[in-house]
Amino acid sequence: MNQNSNIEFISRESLEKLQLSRLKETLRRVYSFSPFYKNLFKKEGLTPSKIKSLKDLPLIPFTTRKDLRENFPYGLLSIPLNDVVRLHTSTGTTGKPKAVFFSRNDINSSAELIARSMKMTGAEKGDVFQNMMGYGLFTGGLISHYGAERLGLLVIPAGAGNTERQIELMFDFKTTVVHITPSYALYLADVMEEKGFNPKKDFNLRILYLGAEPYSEKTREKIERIFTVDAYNSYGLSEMNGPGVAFECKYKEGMHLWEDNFIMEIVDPSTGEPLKEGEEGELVLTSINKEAMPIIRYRTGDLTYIYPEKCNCSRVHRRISRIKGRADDMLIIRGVNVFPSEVERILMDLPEVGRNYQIVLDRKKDLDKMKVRVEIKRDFFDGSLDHLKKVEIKIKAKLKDELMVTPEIELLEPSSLPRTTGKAKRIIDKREI
Ligand code: DLL
Repeated sequence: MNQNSNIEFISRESLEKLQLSRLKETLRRVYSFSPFYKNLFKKEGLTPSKIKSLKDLPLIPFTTRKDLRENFPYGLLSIPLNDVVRLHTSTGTTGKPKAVFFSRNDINSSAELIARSMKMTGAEKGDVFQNMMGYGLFTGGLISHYGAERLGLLVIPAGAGNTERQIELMFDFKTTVVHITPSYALYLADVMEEKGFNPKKDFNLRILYLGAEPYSEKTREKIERIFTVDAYNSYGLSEMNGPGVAFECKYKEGMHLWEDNFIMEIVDPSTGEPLKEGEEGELVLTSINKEAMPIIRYRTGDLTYIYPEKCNCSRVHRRISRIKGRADDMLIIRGVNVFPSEVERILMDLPEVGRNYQIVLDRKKDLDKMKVRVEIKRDFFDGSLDHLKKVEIKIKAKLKDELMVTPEIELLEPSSLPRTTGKAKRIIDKREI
């Protein structure tokens, strides 16, 4: 860890120098090994030597999810298959998954990023880390696992699901740190309460890492209150080798994106034009410290912005904001753009609202309709019908005020919506049927 012990605090100039040398090496690698990049460079009349400074990076076209699918499985592989030691795939819901390959050094550098991220939030030797991210092809489990071991935590490879067993493990081994999806954290709290535990008092939890799906600041606050913990935002994607791409520090104001491993750009999602710091757009990432499958200018689909100010922690790596969602998550309801994350933010700010919600889209007489099904806290749900009606009117008015759409509202009892242990499925789209 020595060489990297101050990489978080080096000067901007040294960081950019490192980025440029790693970028050049990465370009040489993909150009000589990967059939996809060899072709792309040829088509554009480019060679790696044309990229002389970081400013030249936009000369290279974007790589998209479609490119990954069309060149599945080996088109972007940049080392001999013999040197690949692991395969992960993305959690794609449509078509072929995206395959991601790791060399031994890639496993080490991903683990290093997780260890660095966890250390930044105060996790240390002596902590008991229960990893509730799914193990298997999903990167969330194994990559976090290796990172936490590297930092010297006691790792419980619990994976996602089997919630009663999770609670038992947390209780018996006095778990202090957990990596989990925010939706599963809320589910976990439900089951704890159902089983007669008090999530605040009966456990030793102090740090939660929440990631792998979009969620609002209000949901973070809610989770912090339920468990009395510090919850930190954890961001990553399979294509960039999984979690550990960006992570919050103790200030919890945006996530430091590890710029010694990735070059970031923010572009207009519809035109691909570059946007300035502070402007919201699509995150584009170039991996500059990967061997097996580096990706150049990858359109992540994730909407965020770069904080123009330096963080109070004085780390040199710039911060990105909480991910608003994916550009293709945006719903258009009667001409109005709506992000599910905004619906969540508004709902979770209302004291009557419980822990789960779902958005159902339908089409009637050519008009798109949105219904929000929302769990209400027990106290409110058991009140009079008159009172429930008032809650419904309040939620509808709040959504209308802030989003300019008037959805139908369905109030539900606590724990009545389907619960998931991984990434939540919030949108039920019936429009195609
Ligand atoms: O979700 C990797 C990961 C595992 C990240 C554990 C964090 C913790 P994929 O399955 O490929 O990989 O999904 C990546 O999930 O492009 C985002 O759209 C979304 N996502 C990941 N982290 C966050 C987050 C893993 N903190 C996709 N906030 C990404 C919002 C997130 N969205």
